[in-house]
Amino acid sequence: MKEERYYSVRMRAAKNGPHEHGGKHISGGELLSTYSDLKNSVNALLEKGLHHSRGTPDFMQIQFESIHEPIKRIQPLHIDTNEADTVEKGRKLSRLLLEKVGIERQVIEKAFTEWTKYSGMRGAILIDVHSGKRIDDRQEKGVRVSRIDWMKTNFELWADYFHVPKSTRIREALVIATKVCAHPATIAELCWSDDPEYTTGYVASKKLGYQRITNLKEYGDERGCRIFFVDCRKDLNAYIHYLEKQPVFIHWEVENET
Ligand code: WAQ
Ligand code: MG
Ligand code: MG
Ligand code: MG
Repeated sequence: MKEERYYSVRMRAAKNGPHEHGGKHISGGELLSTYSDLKNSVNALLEKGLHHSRGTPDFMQIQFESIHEPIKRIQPLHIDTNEADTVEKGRKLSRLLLEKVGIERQVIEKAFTEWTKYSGMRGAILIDVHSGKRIDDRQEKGVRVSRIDWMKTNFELWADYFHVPKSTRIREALVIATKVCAHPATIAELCWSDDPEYTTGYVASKKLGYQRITNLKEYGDERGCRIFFVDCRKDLNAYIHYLEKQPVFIHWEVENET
């Protein structure tokens, strides 16, 4: 039987004009949809961008395109939640986890001094694990991981099993982290939200899994962070192509849990 055709649907919203004219990034979103579900999918992204704690957008773009590549199915990363009662302790733990996957201390410190430079972006920045330098060429845009989704029904089974809140935010973050960490060039990801009210972030890697850390930034802070630490000096273009273009469905099977 032929697999059903899927569409990649993407949204970006900004305030004070579009991103490319210096507007403030408000919200972005991406998902995979069937043709018959496109109306709901576009609506879900519209809704996401319209009501946002970073502000009311005056620019939004939603687009869809059909996907021709076969969709990869990946099992979600293992999840753990680490409680930190202060941001200082949260950040300290995140540094420790990054060290644990083999990233040199000076590279980690460089990322922690420079992250504010990139905090208004709608995508992620790529940092070379050897030099600590930013290596993507996407300037103020960053690299946006796209063509990703996790069916809500399957996510909710997973969330019940692991006693995790059934939140869209967690679903979206795990989808990104799982796709990113499935690539062999990814050493780790460090992330916290740019939404002022959301202070939980994470460090993820194939080995560590998805390590949530409560308190990675102060409440009210609109500066988000998404850094991929990578080891791919040779094939950067192929890596970015994977992040943006490889279609991925996260799918959880209970039998794979041991
Ligand atoms: N690809 C690359 N970068 C992205 C993407 C994407 N698809 N989506 C967001 N970003 C970047 C962008 O620079 C945002 O400003 C920043 O990440 C934060 O995005 O409790 O909500 O969607 O387990 O605000 C993590 C913890 C929450 C969830 C992260 O990020 C949990 C979050 P946000
Ligand atoms: Mg967003
Ligand atoms: Mg998001
Ligand atoms: Mg956000």
